[in-house]
Amino acid sequence: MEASVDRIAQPWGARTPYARRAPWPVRVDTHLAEGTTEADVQQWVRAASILHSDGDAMDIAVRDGRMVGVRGRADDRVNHGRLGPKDLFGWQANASADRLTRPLVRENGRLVETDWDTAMECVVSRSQDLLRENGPGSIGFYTSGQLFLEEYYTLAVLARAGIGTNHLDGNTRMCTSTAAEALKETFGCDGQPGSYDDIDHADVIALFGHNIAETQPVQWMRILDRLEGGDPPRLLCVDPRPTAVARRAAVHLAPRGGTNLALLNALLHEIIRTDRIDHDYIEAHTVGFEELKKQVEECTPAWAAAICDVPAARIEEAAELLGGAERLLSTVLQGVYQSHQATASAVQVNNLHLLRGMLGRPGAGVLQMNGQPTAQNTRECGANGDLPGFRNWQNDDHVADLASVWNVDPSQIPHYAPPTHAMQIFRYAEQGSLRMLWISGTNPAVSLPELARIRSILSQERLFVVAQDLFLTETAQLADVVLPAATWGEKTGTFTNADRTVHLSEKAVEPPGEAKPDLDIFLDYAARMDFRDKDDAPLVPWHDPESAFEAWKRCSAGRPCDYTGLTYDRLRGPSGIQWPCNDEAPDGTERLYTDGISWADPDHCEAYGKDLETGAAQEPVEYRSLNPDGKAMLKAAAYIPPHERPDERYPFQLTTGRTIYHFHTRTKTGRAPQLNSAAPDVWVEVSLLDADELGLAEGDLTEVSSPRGSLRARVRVTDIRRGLLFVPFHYGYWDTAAGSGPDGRTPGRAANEATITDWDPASKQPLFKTAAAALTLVERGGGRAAPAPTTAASAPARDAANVAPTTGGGDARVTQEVPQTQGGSRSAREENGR
Ligand SMILES: Nc1nc2c(c(=O)[nH]1)N[C@H]1C(S)=C(S)[C@@H](COP(=O)(O)OP(=O)(O)OC[C@H]3O[C@@H](n4cnc5c(=O)[nH]c(N)nc54)[C@H](O)[C@@H]3O)O[C@H]1N2
Ligand SMILES: Nc1nc2c(c(=O)[nH]1)N[C@H]1C(S)=C(S)[C@@H](COP(=O)(O)OP(=O)(O)OC[C@H]3O[C@@H](n4cnc5c(=O)[nH]c(N)nc54)[C@H](O)[C@@H]3O)O[C@H]1N2
Ligand SMILES: [Mo]
Repeated sequence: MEASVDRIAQPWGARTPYARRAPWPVRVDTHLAEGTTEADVQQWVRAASILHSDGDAMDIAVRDGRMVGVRGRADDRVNHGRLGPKDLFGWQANASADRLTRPLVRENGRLVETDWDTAMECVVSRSQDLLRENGPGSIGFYTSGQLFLEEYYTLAVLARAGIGTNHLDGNTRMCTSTAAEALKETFGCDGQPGSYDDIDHADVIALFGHNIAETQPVQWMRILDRLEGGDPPRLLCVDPRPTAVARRAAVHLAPRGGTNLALLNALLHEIIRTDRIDHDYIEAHTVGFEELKKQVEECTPAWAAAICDVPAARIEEAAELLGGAERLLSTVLQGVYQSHQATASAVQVNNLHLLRGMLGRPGAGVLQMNGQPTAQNTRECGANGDLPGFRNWQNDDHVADLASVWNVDPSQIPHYAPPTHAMQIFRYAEQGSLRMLWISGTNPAVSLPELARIRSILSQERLFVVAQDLFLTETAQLADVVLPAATWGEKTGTFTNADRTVHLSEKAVEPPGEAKPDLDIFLDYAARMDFRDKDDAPLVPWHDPESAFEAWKRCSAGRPCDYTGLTYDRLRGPSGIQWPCNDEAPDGTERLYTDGISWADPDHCEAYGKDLETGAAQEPVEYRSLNPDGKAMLKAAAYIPPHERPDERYPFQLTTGRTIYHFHTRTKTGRAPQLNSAAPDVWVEVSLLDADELGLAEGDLTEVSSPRGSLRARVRVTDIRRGLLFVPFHYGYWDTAAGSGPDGRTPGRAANEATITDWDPASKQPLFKTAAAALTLVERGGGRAAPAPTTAASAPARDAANVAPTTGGGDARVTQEVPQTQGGSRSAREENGR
């Protein structure tokens, strides 16, 4: 059965209901450029989506050397053919007329076009001068969660063993460093325990600060399909906004921002008090139960109710739901990771599962989610604050092992201190000890907190900035050298989603002009720098994606993220394989910890843990005495109030985040017409009560200000919790919609003008979700609506003004094909699941 649906108006498309434990039906979503039919497509090229961490498999349609559309892959384990709105329309940005096509260098204050030789020699000579005069610590690299595995691995080798700098991190620090840290704290090692297939089996699904409907829309389709099928799951949603998830939840808790830990401690209190814990599991697989029990002893629902501003009865209902679950699946994302006490809170979700023995079985799992499409690879390849292959920088054997893989002396790999985290790299640049910063695949001039500070750091004369991007972004405009990169669809490589599924994404079309794959740029740099190993052979001997992948496999061998069973050829076969994949698990591994805890052993663990309150690293001996047998660690933490709280001058809490139609700083989605027009400019979500009190209405232009700065946004009155403002962080000071270029800036619309420079002590992830702010009227809206979608969390409150629903028009229609041969009855009903 085939239906055509406006996927801007109905982001989740038609339902294909299925019962618990049944297979999720296939539905193939296809979008082709206007005027193109399937018959016109000359080639379908295998890829996976790059605009979130879901890892949806898709094929790119090519005609006459150009991308003309995309289609979800029916046989893939992740999406069973479905695609979300960003994937359906976002590919159009590749062909945008304003792609960078030649390198740029700064001359007399202006960026001018040049050739690759000149640009690279400029970077190389600066690197060599700095190495000679200031040493390796003067050079830093800030990379992404959106490049490919092969690229991160190459960058990690050249930065750590070539340059010998400890200053290499990814924007994954903003994104999933708390996921990694929480897994290290509990299981001694990174690695996602659960699987998306747990959605098919769970009777309760709990989402902590995770707006899955908008940020992983395909897994939300899966949950919606289960909600419409037999034996549906019940949902717990912990989010202060009325997200689509909240609307479908059996229990919705909308806590005061930054109080996750108090809430979670109360939930654990109730579960222990009612003895709905798995004593055998706790005994066999964990340490720390008595301390945890003591920590939450006083954390009654009434106690948490006062802190979180949620009725105690509601907290009890939530505990009832969690405590009664037979198969509990929990997910955690930015409402926890970017909020106050991030790691301490994320760890309590792990604790919930350990206490209830809900791990390693179908439907019983934790997903400490990733956000970016390739963030998992940044982490495992060591392009963020870890050594490659989840090796422990404090364990000399691990460093020696890595040194032997690279054929270098262990002393050549910096391990005198933890790898420098991104916020600290920017601090070193601010202080002047860091003199060169190479930024690849990220736009910190929009995405880091407190933008006035970031702009001033990046604009310093003494800091040499290299920006490697597709577009002349806000960041690239401040750089000294700009390198034009090829991207998804124009280069080949692999990446791994949030449930460890590895996909190969192949080159479909040529990049524009002289743009080059990031891998080629890094390889060129390594060659020009002439990095050598112990035997004077090239340190980076590989030359293309596949040989880089083979090199990475050797580095991953015997590690938790073991890729040795994978090859490019295998990845061209049945779609989507989960690591570890090796001789013992030739078809990959669906769930970790099916048979006890495997990587927490003191000799094997990736980290010895941290104090959750101060972030102080534990010594190996402490770890050994706490956890000699390598069990899971139940770590307790006490709630402390957020650092910046509302006061008379800044009476609101400010939180920031995402909408379904846009990706981050919109360099891609802002250039796709259907997505851009669905949410063309910034807005601020305000509750009905707050709006009434301030005399504000839908569409009024306001100023949102904090002690750091301010931005202007139109008001959308919603059912958000009282006292909280929400601003999407997608809008930089470039207005792509208005076509304004570097000189046509519209400053003051980026959420990060107002956010705070502060981070979680353990994971070092910045707090984008909790700051104090004021809201004042600038100008009446005069009947116009805020540019905010009506389809999801930014939907207008029922009693607020009438706002026209968000629709996409003709070119937003998408074909959805549900094969008739699948078992069960279904009709492709058109509804958006609200
Ligand atoms: N459409 C879209 N999808 C994306 C992305 C995108 O830019 N756009 N980016 C991808 C990336 S990199 C990431 S990291 C993920 C992020 O995915 P999510 O974490 O789902 O997205 P956010 O909107 O950042 O935050 C989620 C929710 O946290 C809530 N929240 C705020 N403060 C608190 C708090 O103190 N406690 C609790 N419990 N909740 C709070 C917000 O109301 C918000 O609804 O999305 C990925 N997918
Ligand atoms: N206030 C607030 N701030 C936030 C967040 C929040 O919730 N609130 N979330 C944080 C999170 S979770 C994240 S992940 C970050 C995201 O922040 P950023 O990483 O800064 O956001 P993007 O817009 O994805 O930037 C990626 C850049 O890489 C370029 N690019 C894309 N593909 C390629 C490629 O193949 N090669 C190269 N060289 N470049 C490429 C794009 O054009 C773009 O400029 O923002 C963080 N900042
Ligand atoms: Mo992210």
